[in-house]
Amino acid sequence: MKKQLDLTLYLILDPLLCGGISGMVNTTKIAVSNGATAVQLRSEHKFSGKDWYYAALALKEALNETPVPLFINDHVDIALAVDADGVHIGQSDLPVDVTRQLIGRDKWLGFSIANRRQLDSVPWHKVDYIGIGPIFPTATKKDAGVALGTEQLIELIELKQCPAVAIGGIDENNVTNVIQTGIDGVAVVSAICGKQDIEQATLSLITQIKKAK
Ligand code: TZP
Ligand code: MG
Repeated sequence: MKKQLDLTLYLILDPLLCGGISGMVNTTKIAVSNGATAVQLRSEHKFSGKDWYYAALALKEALNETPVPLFINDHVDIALAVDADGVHIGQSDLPVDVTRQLIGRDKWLGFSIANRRQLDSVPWHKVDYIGIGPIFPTATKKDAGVALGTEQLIELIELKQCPAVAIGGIDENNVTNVIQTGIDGVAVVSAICGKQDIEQATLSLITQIKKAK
C-alpha cells in the first residue's frame, strides 16, 4: 500500500555526515521515532551504485513498520530496485515526465525548484510536491545557488499548485520563521545528520514546527 505523503519534517540523509550506511539507519530510526515524517537518501559525494542499493535497502527495511515514506534522490533505478516510496529529482536530472513514466503513479515524485522561472515551468500534474530552496545559505549542497530568504519563499508559495517543502540552511534557530510563511514542511540535512544528539535535534525542530503551524 502507498504510504501517505507528510512533508512536515523531511529528513534528508547524507552518508558522509551520518557515518555511512549504519549511521544513516541509526539516524533514521531515532529521527522517525521522534517525529520525522519523510526520509530521503541523498549523497553529495561519491557513492557507488552498490552503496546506493545497499543503503536504500537498509533504509527501506528500517522504515518498513512505520508510516514514513522513503525517497531516493536522483536514482530512479535504485528506487525501483528496492521498491522505495518515491523519487526526488532536480533540474539537471531525468525530465519529470520521463521519471513519472518510469516510476508510475504508485510512487511519489518530488521536484526541486530554486527560483520563479523554475516554478513557472513545473509540470504540476506530474509531480506530487516541490522542494523550494535554498532558503538560507548552506554548506551542504555545493551548487545550491543564491539563498531565497523567507520573503521570496512567500511569493513562490502563493504561485505553487502542489504541496511544497522548504530546504536549505534550515535549523532550530530559523525553522519557526520558515513555517510561518505557510509552507507545508521543512527538509533538513545538517540540522539532524551528524548531530551529537539526534533525538534532541529532531524534537527541537518538530516542537517548533507544530507550534508555528
Ligand atoms: N537542496 C537545496 S539546499 C540543499 C539541498 C539538497 C541542502 C540542504 O542541506 P542543509 O544542511 O539542511 O542546509
Ligand atoms: Mg538531483
